[in-house]
Amino acid sequence: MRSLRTGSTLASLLTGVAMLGGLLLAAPVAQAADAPLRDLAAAKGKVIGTAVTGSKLTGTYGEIAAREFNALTPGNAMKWESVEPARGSFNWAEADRIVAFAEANGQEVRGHTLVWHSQNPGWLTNGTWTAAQLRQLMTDHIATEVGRYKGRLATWDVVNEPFNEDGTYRQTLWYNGLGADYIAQALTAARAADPSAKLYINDYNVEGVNAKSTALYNLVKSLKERGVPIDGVGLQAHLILGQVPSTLQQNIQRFADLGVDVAITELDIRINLPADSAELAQQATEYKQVVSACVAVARCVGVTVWGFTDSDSWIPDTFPGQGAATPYDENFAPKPAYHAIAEALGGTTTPPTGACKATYSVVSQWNSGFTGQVRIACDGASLSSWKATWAYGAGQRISQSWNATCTQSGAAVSCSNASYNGTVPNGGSVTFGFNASWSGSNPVPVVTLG
Ligand code: 9MR
Repeated sequence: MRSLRTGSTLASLLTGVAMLGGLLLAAPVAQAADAPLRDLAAAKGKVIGTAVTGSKLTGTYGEIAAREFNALTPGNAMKWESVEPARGSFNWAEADRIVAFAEANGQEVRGHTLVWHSQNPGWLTNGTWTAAQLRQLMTDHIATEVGRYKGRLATWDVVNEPFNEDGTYRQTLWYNGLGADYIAQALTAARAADPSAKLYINDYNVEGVNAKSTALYNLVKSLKERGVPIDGVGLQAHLILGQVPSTLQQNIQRFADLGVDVAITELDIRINLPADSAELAQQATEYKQVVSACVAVARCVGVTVWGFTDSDSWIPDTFPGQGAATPYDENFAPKPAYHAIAEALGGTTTPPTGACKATYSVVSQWNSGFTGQVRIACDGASLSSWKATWAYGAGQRISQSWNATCTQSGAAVSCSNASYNGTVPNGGSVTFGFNASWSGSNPVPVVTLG
C-alpha cells in the first residue's frame, strides 16, 4: 500500500493487510475536462439524445442523462402497449415522468412511437376490426397521445418500421387493414393534434443506400408531392461492429435534398462479448463516423443513442452474446465511443492525460464485508476540492468512511473531500477509506472524479 494517508487507527487496522491482486482500476477525469456532449452539440446546432427508461432517472443514471444529452426519447414508455394496456385505460406515469425530467433539464423530447406493428396492446392486436374501425382507433390514439403533450414535444416518430428489407411494405395490422395510405392518415392526424411537432417516419437498415432506404425515399418524395405533412426521416442505426454503411452520408444527403430533416434516432454498435480494447477502439471510430456524417449535413438535426449505458441496452436480451453497444459501460464509465462522439461534435480529440486519477482498491475482504480505499493522485493537474462517484454493481453497501464524506443512494456512491483534504497538488495524492458489505460478488467499480 503506497502513500496511505489515513489516520493512525486506519493505518494500524490495515497494517499487514495485503492489497488484493487485480483489483486496481484508474479512471481519468474525463468529464471534468471535456465539455458535456450537449454543450458541444448545441454549439453545432445539433441534437445529441439518448433513449431512457423513466424509472431509472435518478442517481448517476439521471445525472448523466441530464448532463450529457439535450434530448430524450422514451425507450418504451410512449408505446401503445405502455400507455393503453387495456382499452380506454391509460397509464401515462412513465411518459409524464420523462417529459417532466426533460423540461426540468432543458431537453427536447422525441415522442416514440405512434403507429407500429410491435409493442401494441393485446386488445388491439387480437381484435377484429373493420377498416373504418381500425382507422378510427389509429387516429383516436394519435389524437389522444399527441394531444396530451401538445406543444411540449419537439418531434414524433409517427410511423415506425413500415418497410421490409426488400423495400416492399411490411404486412402489419395497419397495412393489411388500411393499405399503404395508413401512413399519410397517421401523419395528417398527428399534424392536427400538434401542429408544432416535427413528424417523422423512422426505420432500421435504412442508413445506407439500399432497397429499403430507397423505398423510404420514394415514399417521402410522394408524400411531399401530395402535401402530406412529413418533416423528417429517422435512421435508427442499430449497427454491428465493422458494418457502418459506406453510403451513410450520401444517404442522409439524398433525404435532405428532398426537403426533409434527417435524424439518427437509435444509434448503437454491438460487439461480440467480451469486447476487447481493440474492438472498443474500433467502435469509437465507427461512432465518430456516424456522428460526423450527421454533422456534415446541415439538415441532419442530430443523433440519439439507444441507451447511453450498457446496463440499459436492449442488445444483450435480443442478441445473446452481443453487447457493449453504447457509449458508457455498465458502471457508467465513459468508453472510447463517448470520447469519439465528443470529438465528432468538435470536442477535444483525446481524453485528457495530464490529470487527476482515482484508483479504487479493495484492501481487505472477509465473508460479508470489506475495506476499500480510493487514492486520488494528480499529475499535470491539481484539485482544490473533489468528489469521487461510482456505482456498485452487486449490491455492496458502505457502512462507514474516513477522510471523506460518503453517501450512498441505491447503487450510487458519492464521496466528497473532508474539510482538511480537498487540495490535491500537482504531483500529490489523497486517500480515503471505507468499510462496506458485500455478498455474492464484489466487483470493482470505475470511479469518476468530478
Ligand atoms: O429498446 C426497446 C426494448 O426495450 C424493447 O424490448 C424492444 C421491443 O421491440 O423495443 C426496443 O426499442 C426498439 C424501438 O422502439 C424501435 N426500433 C428498434 C428498437 C430495438 O428493438
